[in-house]
Amino acid sequence: MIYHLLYPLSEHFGLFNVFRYITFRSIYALLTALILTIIIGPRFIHWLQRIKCGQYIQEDGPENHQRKAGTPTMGGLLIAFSLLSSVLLWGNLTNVYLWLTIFVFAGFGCIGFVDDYLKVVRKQNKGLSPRQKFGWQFLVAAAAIGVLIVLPGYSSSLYIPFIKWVQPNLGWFYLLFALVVIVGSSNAVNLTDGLDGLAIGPTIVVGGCLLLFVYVAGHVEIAKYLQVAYVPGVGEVTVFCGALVGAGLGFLWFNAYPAQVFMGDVGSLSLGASIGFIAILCKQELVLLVVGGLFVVETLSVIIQVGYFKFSGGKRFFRMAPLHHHFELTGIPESKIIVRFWILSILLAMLALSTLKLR
Ligand code: 57M
Repeated sequence: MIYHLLYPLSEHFGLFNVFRYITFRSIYALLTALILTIIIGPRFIHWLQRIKCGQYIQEDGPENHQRKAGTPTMGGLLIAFSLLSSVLLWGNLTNVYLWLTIFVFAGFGCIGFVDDYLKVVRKQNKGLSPRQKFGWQFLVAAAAIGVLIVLPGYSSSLYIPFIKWVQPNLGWFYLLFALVVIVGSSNAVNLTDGLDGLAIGPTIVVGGCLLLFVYVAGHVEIAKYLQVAYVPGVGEVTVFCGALVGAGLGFLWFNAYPAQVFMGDVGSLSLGASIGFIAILCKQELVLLVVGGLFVVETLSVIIQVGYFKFSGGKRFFRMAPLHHHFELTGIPESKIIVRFWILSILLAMLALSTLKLR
């Protein structure tokens, strides 16, 4: 909105030329989303409490989680409001990649909202069935990929970190790969969201990393210098990443241990799908495995646990999966597990960013 209102005035007021710059608008998208979330947060949490939108705690979870019963959930609605308001305010609304990213975020957010609503409001503890949940997720992801493949910047080549001279063309297989990246990252963030701030912290780090990657991918000179994929027009998604980081920091203000609010599936599914889709837009799908390594490890821990349980006749590899519950049951305090996950996330982000130079 602001871009369309004020940038044209730069002919008369030179100062307004600043609205042309993605960097400027991304910084203010971050600040706007952060301030909006912190200002609205207390009222929103109070509203969730008033309508009794409290978290039901399953009995089979770690004992110390029982005290969390009733914590307001669906805080992802607050993230969505601040993030989307900020993007609509600071983004160039003629950019197709920005709208595609908004579509993926909102589409997965709607799936999560229905799941949360069934679980929390309608007291149907299981919410949507896995078939319904995955079905709708693949549908939304397929719709976004379906539009992406007809855009001029589309490429089915796979860029491999550290190896510049090999970019295998996956052809039609890339479509299935892209679907798995989006749905996989959505559910990986969802699984990780099991301790206060445990999902939003690494999401902020990944969002910040993708902000740099998508800016570079949209900048012809820098992309050429760093020898990464140049995707004309994708740089505008930097504004979305700024808003995501801002809304995430604002949400962390309330979700930090001890949490006043949980994000719910409405938050975890939308945020996870967005980072997966943005990694596809800037052709950094494999780097996402590095910077989002915590989400990968959490998901692998569940796969190992279930597999080991099946093939060992009922034995458990971990005390409990996902991995954060295993550490909890070994007696490490929740707040220490969370901060250590954040530290590892930042370390992985540094490694991911190094792939820009080390080629
Ligand atoms: C997403 N949801 C949290 C909150 C959050 C197949 C199996 C691995 C599935 C998995 C599962 O159910 N995952 C669902 C994780 C839940 O958080 C809610 O869900 C939203 C995210 N989708 O926003 O609304 C609980 O997590 C805690 N929490 C916090 N702080 C936060 O900021 O403390 C969440 C956010 C909340 C709260 O207690 O209630 C969750 O853990 O369910 N299942 C599991 O993760 C279960 N693991 C398990 O069953 N492991 C088995 C097998 C299947 C691998 C095993 O180890 O043998 C654990 N979760 C529960 N009970 N609820 C452990 C058992």
